Amino acid sequence: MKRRQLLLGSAAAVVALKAARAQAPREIEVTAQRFRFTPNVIPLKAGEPVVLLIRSLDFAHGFFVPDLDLRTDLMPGRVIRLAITPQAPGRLAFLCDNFCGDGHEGMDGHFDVT
Ligand SMILES: [Cu+2]
Repeated sequence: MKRRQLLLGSAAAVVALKAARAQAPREIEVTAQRFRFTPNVIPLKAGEPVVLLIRSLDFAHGFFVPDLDLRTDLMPGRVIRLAITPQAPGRLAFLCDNFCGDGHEGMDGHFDVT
């Protein structure tokens, strides 16, 4: 009897773990490198929470999303986790806002929210 309860308990734990995984936000890896973000077009769904895992491969870049009033520094060797949930379809620009050399002005991209 005791063993059966244990088994039932672990089955419930597995179900709980699966539910937690199903609810965990989708993670999207982004890299920054003179003078581009990869990917530089990121499709998102309105209302879907995602976590960006952003890393710089070479320099202290910035990551700025003006429409969401969101920014972070990107330092080589560190991974920045940035949670976002776009609220409406449209195009959300992002750009490097830390001068990183000739070509910095074109270091940008956008979220394509549908
Ligand atoms: Cu830059």
